Amino acid sequence: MAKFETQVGIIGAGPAGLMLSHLLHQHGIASIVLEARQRTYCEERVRAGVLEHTSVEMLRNAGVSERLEREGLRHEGIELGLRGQLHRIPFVELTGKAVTVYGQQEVVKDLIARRLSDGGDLRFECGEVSLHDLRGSRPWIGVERQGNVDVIACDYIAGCDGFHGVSRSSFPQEALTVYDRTYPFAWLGILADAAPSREELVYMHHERGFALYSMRSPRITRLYLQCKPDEDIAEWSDDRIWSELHARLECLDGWQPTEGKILQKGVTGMRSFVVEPLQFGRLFLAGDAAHIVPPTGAKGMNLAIADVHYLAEGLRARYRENDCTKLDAYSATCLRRIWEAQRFSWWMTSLLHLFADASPFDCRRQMAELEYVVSSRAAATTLAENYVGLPLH
Ligand code: RFL
Ligand code: PHB
Repeated sequence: MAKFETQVGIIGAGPAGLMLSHLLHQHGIASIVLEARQRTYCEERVRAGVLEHTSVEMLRNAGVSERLEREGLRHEGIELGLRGQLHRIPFVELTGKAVTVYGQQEVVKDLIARRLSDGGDLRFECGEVSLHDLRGSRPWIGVERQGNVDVIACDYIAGCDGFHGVSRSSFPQEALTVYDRTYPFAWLGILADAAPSREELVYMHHERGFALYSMRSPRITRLYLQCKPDEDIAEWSDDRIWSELHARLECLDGWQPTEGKILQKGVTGMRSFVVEPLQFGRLFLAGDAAHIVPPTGAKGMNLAIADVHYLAEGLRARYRENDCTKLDAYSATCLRRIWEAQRFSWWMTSLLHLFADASPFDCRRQMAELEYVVSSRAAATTLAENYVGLPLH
């Protein structure tokens, strides 16, 4: 058994854990990051792709935006498709702000490289992690290593270990309220070696189901199809995927997605999930450990970054000025933004997907709402200001 000491023990090296460790370092606060997976797994896992204006500003202020500003694709709007016609929502015109398409794994790569060059303590391939004495003044983390358990004594623990991590389940059950909703569909996502043939993302409403046209770089396209929640990816040959993408995305003006070799494919479930509060004793949850949004609003990674911004501010005030006000307010502060993002993600999801149990009335109401969003400046502004990211409180 080995014993280690640090100020903040961080579980998970996703965007939340890495960004927190970096921000704390900038505030002169030490941390150790414990990650179950290999470094390459963290750096290669294809997930989110859209950074809000607010997230880009946070990364810039934290001095980790150099490659993002060079390689990220600035998007000044998105397109909403209905009845085969595309309607642009011009973000910059409506809000003065844009979003940036930059893969989550690129953010993770940048943060890992920066933590390591700053001498950060990142421990990959950790064995089982357990959390102890959360209500005391010196909580500790047990980390299994080759049959032994290392002990990491901390002042605080940040649970940034995603939806399936151990942190949330370390709360006593009665200390948490869970808000949960699953949707009766999932997304089949592919990454294709094809140059994007449109400049902006296309969110397409279609009678065969929703489809999303996105991208990662000037050479790589990212596409999604609404599918069954229990869809078997083995039943989707590359040909079948492309033919379904064509059926849903082709527009009356003749536009269609360009095909290319499928580099990766997978099915992602859709759910809305929040736990309250985000704090128990000296344990704080951040990112997917505390909340999940359906990806239609592109909010997941952005919320994770906002959470750790507030957590780092709270810890800074606590260490610098011995002022716990912000730290004590962490959960309530985050939850305001989390619920704003939940509402928006739920709304985008219900606006664009095909619901198998929808009545003819529901279908006409959904179409009327889409028509309203693409024809009213006020409605489009509501979408735009949420998509680019509401200001921090
Ligand atoms: P992560 O990224 O899941 O990282 C958690 C890390 O913790 C590790 N871990 C453990 N480590 C040690 N001990 C344990 N017991 C552990 N258990 C787990 C894991 O290995 C992992 O490395 O959580 P984090 O940091 O909170 O980040 C959240 C984001 O990953 C997530 O919200 C987004 O990917 C969601 N998301 C999107 N978000 C956006 O903002 N914009 C998007 O465009 C967007 N698109 C998406 C998405 C998520 C998707 N999927 C696959 C769920 C599109 C998709 C398809
Ligand atoms: C993506 O590029 O992966 C992506 C973009 C927008 C979304 C969800 C995912 O709403």
